[in-house]
Amino acid sequence: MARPKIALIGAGMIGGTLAHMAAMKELGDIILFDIAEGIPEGKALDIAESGPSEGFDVKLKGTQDYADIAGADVCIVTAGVPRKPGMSRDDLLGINLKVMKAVGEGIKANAPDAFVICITNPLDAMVWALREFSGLPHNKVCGMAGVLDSARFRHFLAEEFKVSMRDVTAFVLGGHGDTMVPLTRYSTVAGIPLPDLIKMGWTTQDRLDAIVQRTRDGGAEIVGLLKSGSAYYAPATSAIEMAISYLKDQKRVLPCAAHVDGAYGLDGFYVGVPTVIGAGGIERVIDITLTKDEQAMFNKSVDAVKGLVKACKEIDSTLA
Ligand code: A3D
Repeated sequence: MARPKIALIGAGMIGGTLAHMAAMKELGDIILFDIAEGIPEGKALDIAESGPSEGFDVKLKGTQDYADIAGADVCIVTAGVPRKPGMSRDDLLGINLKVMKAVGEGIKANAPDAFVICITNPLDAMVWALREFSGLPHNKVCGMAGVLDSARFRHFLAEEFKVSMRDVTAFVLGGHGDTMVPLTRYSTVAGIPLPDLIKMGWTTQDRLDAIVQRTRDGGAEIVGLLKSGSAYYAPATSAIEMAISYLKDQKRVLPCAAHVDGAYGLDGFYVGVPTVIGAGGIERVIDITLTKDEQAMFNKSVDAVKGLVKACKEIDSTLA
């Protein structure tokens, strides 16, 4: 059987990390696409040359030609520009929307059967636009954000409780980062919900609130430290987790920006929700009943995304 084909659109910091991880895990043959000549070719060759020491057998190719992504099983999109200190994700909208148009058309023409994971910011609006430009079925186009937001939350919680990150689960909803809605009552240590852990004296509400805020600001914290770009190791790892669930039909329950039609009172809208990812792409959106406070936070998050989608339609009349 032929190896799966993984197309990485954008060969910058996240794209290069994705290629390295996908090769090390032997997920399939890898195409690195970027408009910057030499960058995808150089990264593909560099990673291929790590193969003999690491012992992986996959092919890597860098390209500026969309024809090379033909027949890709998975496309992970990081093309565009990242934030600089002081910028919000939303400041990237105008420039990255144009990039999504080119990428969406490239995928439509060459890899219409792929499972597409968008990472480009502002995430929830860009995944919507990418779906519109590509015309792929909604269940085959999603965005990576919730896995990263919940991983950050789990990391901070594990540090707070001094337990293994593996035993901490987190449940997040809503848009990426600033408008993320953490469901603390569904976030646990080995099944014990966070509100119970407060009662047990493991932490306090104030400390938990500070952890939630640090999670929401997780991207900005890294931008502030790096000064010349944004996070890339954890974002790449999160997208790889989603790609593996699709390629191996694992049916993992993962939060991601998915097309929600019916659940959460939404009719056809991209926002962060818990989903099941398997061979059918986004196979299910898990709809839970929210408390009044959670619903209010979720609505705020949805409104923020709606504002960005409206701005996209104003910039590009073909989206209206
Ligand atoms: P960076 O290292 O700048 O890589 C982006 C690459 O895209 C560059 O190599 C560009 O040459 C390339 N590019 C630009 N335009 C095109 C085009 N039209 N076609 C193909 N390639 C193009 O950025 P990065 O890898 O650090 O980040 C990529 C994106 O991910 C940014 O928009 C970030 O804001 C975003 N990001 C999202 C998250 C989420 O959790 C959602 C986290 C971190 C970064």
